[in-house]
Amino acid sequence: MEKIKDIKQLKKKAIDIRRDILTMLEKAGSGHTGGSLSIVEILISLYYQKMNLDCKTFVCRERDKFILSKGHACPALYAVLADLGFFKKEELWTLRKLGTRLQGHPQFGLPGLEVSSGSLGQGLSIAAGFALADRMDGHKTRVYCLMGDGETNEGQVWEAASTCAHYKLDSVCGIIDFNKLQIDGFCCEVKDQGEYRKKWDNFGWFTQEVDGHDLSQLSNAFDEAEKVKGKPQMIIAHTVKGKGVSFVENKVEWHGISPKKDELALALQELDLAEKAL
Ligand SMILES: Cc1ncc(C[n+]2csc(CCOP(=O)(O)OP(=O)(O)O)c2C)c(N)n1
Ligand SMILES: [Mg+2]
Repeated sequence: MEKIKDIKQLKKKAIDIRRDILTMLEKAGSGHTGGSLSIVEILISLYYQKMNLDCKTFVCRERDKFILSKGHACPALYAVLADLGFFKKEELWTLRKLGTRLQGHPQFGLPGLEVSSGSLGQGLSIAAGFALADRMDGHKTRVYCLMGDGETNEGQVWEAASTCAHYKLDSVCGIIDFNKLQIDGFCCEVKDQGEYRKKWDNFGWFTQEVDGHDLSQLSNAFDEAEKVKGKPQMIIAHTVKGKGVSFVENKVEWHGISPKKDELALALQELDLAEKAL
């Protein structure tokens, strides 16, 4: 697949993906709005700029891999996969309906999806496994794993962090959607994680911090990460939960609900204005 270099085109893509996320969620009548909107630029940077992965070559294992460890944010991933042609866009409107391939949490079997996820804390362990397997097979691939900041309260994340460092898995690149909120409040109030960047450094990772909505910063960070030898890399991406819709941004109550019809209309108006301002 041709990668997109033009930042304006990528920003337009981010607006279109946000439109799809909100429309999907409104039709479903339930789902996770805030955490889907916060990861849009991270997905755009990976899928349209960085990863060696597309719908034609997906069946081949010698390619990059992406794990959405914070599985509840799958509407964002579904919108990207549909846009890339893994399945028809109309299927997006079946989100969370009985029998759909687009479950409320990702279920293995959907084209373009690497693994099932949703039980938080497991993605980085899977990434370690993929990276070890690809190393044994002599494949020069990268494995990307996107986690939530609240998710990293899970002990399994740190077990996997040690594993990746111990085996010098330099093909593993983690990304934290650092939106400072989780299911029922601010991460620092639910369970403070202290000096977060230092923790990753001390676990033996090459760590960077970026604005997770800035496509240039994300792209540079992914390029820098790829140059690192002998260490896994972590990108702490500072984001805004609910990014792009004023009345959703930074609102904990928008964690696990979907927009109503009138809210969708307002949100789409805001996105139209954002597009005009590009
Ligand atoms: C093992 C496990 N425990 C609890 C949950 C319920 N849960 C779903 S989302 C969420 C909050 C996650 O916070 P964060 O990782 O910051 O993601 P964000 O809400 O910012 O998208 C929780 C606790 C879960 N899905 N899995
Ligand atoms: Mg969070």
